[in-house]
Amino acid sequence: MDRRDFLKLPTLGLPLLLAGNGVAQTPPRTKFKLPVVVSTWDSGVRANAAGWPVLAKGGYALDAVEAAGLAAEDEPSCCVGLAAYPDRDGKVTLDSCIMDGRGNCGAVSFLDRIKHPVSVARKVMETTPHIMLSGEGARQFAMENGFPLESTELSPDAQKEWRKWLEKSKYKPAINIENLKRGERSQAAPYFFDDGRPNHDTMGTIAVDSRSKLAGMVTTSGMAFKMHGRVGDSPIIGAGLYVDDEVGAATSSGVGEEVIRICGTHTVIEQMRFGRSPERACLEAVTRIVKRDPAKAKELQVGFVAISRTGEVGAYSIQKGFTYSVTNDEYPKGRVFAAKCLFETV
Ligand code: SD4
Repeated sequence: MDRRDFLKLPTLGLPLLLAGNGVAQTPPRTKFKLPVVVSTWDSGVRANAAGWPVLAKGGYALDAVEAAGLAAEDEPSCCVGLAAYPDRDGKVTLDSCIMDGRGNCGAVSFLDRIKHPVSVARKVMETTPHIMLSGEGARQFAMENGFPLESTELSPDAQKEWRKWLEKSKYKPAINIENLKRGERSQAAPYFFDDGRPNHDTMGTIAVDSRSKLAGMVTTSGMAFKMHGRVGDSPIIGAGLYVDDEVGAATSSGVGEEVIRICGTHTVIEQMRFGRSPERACLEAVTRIVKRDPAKAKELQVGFVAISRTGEVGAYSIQKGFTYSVTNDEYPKGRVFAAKCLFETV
């Protein structure tokens, strides 16, 4: 298949509606008491559960989001960590970034065989003059910093799904894969693995601590069955994540190429800087994606979620089904909210 044909492939399987994982989803609510941690998708409840104790004890937003990332990377899933689905060559490569509200940031991309890319990203931020390390160099840096080198073996689920994928070898990112109900499966990933463990997608987490300081992180294996070497929006500051203590923080999920094109989360934060609410700012970002290519946008999902420095949360997605999880004093066990979307029915 030549490049043009590859790029012409439709970007999505069947979009699916609201989650079936038993977590209540409620319409958007805007203002939350600080400190607060917010993650993408309903599986964000579990990431938040790792970050919330840090905030509840008066800890830093940066530590909270890293803890959330570590939890997501520890959980077997289709789309985060070494147990995730591989690229089309059968290799798992990971992308991650972390940022605080003062412009400190670090990232790793195309990183293999390292279990905790979010912590490597933090090390890049704190100990190097650089922002992003990639591929072999990122792996070497991680090992020099004591991160063990893990096996290249695929997890049994990833192995199974990759083999199945190889039968057709079609690159078709699935919309809202974490919103599939039990028993349903998309082309890319089931919502639950055969043994009942929940699956989840890319994790983006943003938080405001009790000092009103902000931070965020994203961790992912990127789009399943991507080309080897492909890097999405997730490790790119201003695309998958942007944080500014003066304004707020934003993160994204979905087809990363579309987010990179519009510098998605930077767009969201700049809209908020000039007075728009988080929800309105996220709407602006998804609208830019749709305007550029409305036909293509019908076939893909991108969602943004943002928080202001005062705890106002908002989100918007292209397709129905994007959700986000909020955990704070009012919702110590976490609460899932359904984002508004541009296209009601898909
Ligand atoms: C990427 N944005 O690699 C990620 C994938 C993702 O929900 O978020 N999927 O493009």
